[in-house]
Amino acid sequence: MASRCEQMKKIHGHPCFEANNHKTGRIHLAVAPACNIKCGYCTRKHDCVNESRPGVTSRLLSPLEAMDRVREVMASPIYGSSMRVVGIAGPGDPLANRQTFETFRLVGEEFPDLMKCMSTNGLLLPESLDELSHLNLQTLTVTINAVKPETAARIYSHVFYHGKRYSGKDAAEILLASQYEGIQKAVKLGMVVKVNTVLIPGINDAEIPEIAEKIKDTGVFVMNVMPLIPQAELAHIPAPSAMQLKEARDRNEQIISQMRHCKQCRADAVGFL
Ligand code: CLF
Ligand code: SF4
Repeated sequence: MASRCEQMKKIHGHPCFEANNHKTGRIHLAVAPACNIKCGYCTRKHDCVNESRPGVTSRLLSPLEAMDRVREVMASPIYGSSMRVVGIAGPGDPLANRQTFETFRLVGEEFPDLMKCMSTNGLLLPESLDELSHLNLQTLTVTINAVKPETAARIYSHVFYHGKRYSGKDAAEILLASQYEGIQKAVKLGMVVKVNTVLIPGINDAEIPEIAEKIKDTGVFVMNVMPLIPQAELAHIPAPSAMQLKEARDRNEQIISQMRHCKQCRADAVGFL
């Protein structure tokens, strides 16, 4: 496992992994429409809420259109010289879409100096990591909302896994096993990993420190606790207050570094944080 110091060198210039970095930017490529799970707080009318602001729908791009977008941004006087990261974060789950891999391949060929970053629900992570590592994915985010399958079963209604639909505790067990196995393997492969956790009052708030402990043991670099936006099946749960969110992050900070500057970007965001 890379030391903290080595990890910090790897993420130098990454605006999400470095706190207080407002000088270097990231571009998101919205090439991944399909999703393979159902989070209770997702309507699927919008971008993946695991790492974006609900209520926005990004314009979908093909891998070739995405490359045109990267060229345009890299040539722009505002962003060009400050752009460091190309991220794929939806609008569905990047790993449920072959376009993600093709896009990273094309980016790597033409812009080898751009850092490649991805955000996923983790279901297909263990089986995708060798390919992602080969494509030189350097930073990875996985959204993990539980430790116990009983808790996860209250958050996710179903998963589609290897051609079969699972629901309830079966779905939860498959998803959690993939997520924790995936982050462990990603760290071993040298990727710098962030975990996003959606704070869902009354469902996973008490379990968040356990998630923090568990991911710390696997070598995750930083954790990003995000507030629930009540909608879909979880529309009846009140959003956490700013104080609840701060308390959760402060408590976790004793266990693992906390990100506090997330902008809950769109799947087609571009620019600085
Ligand atoms: Fe994008 Fe995510 Fe990579 Fe950043 S966003 S895939 S790690 S390059 Fe950043 Fe945006 Fe927050 Fe994400 S501010 S939503 S944490
Ligand atoms: Fe929605 Fe993202 Fe969850 Fe898929 S992973 S159901 S797109 S929030």
